[in-house]
Amino acid sequence: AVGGGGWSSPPKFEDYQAVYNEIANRLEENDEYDDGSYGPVLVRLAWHASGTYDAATGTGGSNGATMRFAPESAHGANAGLKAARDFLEPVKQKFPWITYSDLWILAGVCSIQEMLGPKIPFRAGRQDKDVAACTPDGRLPDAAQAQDHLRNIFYRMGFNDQEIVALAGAHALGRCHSNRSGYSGPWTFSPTVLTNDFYKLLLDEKWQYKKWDGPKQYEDKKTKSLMMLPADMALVEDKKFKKWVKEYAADNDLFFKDFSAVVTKLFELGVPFKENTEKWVFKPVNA
Ligand code: DDH
Repeated sequence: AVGGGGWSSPPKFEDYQAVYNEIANRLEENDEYDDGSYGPVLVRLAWHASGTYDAATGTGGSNGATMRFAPESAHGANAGLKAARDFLEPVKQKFPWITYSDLWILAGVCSIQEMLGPKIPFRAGRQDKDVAACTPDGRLPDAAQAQDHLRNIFYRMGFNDQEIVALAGAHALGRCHSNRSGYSGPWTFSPTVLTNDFYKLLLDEKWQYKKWDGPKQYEDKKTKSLMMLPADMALVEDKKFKKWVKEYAADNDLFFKDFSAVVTKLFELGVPFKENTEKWVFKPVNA
């Protein structure tokens, strides 16, 4: 995109693919970080940037990257996401033409694909906003709550029950950190590979309260090494949600298809793309 001394042309697919490759090649640069990949925390950054969207007012969403600023960065739900923003800062320095808002979403897309998930089509065009566009606290879900709360939060963004369950499959990735959310542990045995294991484990394992000083969470009876949040458990306590948990547990292809569609929708909430903006599918590095 950049010619000597200025912009030779607007950035193209190849320019964004170069950003994708840079992120992909760095995901596992630090063995000491969690399970060896920054992928999960980058997915969480993209989700928390997007999940502030309010359909009624058109505020929030990934267009703006307002989590760069306090108060939004200091909202309880965003604890720990500095690790993801800091990881991406050198990428922004190397490719200064990309907006933070596009970069954070591109990093989420890249991480899902590199962790062997489905292709997530990407459209560029998000613009960064200033601190005045920060959303009020309380727009992201509270892990201590159950189905009524989940519906309030996700219906506000414009999602239905099936989409709520499809999105939750992201918890196959990553883990909870006692110094971030207060919760602890991973949901699956392969937290750096996207699978439908979240649903399978939710249905197949026996879950009991974890006995500890921390917030109320569940552990699997067999190994006591996996966890579920109260908000995860609500997906099998509610009949309408459970129907979809069963569908996705039984069919990874269906999960991947629906996950790709719903994540694409999530990442584009409230983004005013220019007409005819192309949908790009990036080529994985870790194929
Ligand atoms: Fe989540 N999530 N999430 N989540 N999430 C946490 C971690 C991760 C909830 C609570 C938590 C989604 C939905 C919900 C990821 C992706 C997605 C943690 C632990 C809590 C708590 C944070 C920490 O301690 O580091 C709740 C509640 C909901 C809900 O009610 C639906 C969705 C929709 C996604 C998505 O990406 C589409 C990922 C990935 C992680 C792991 C992060 C990491 O650092 O590892």
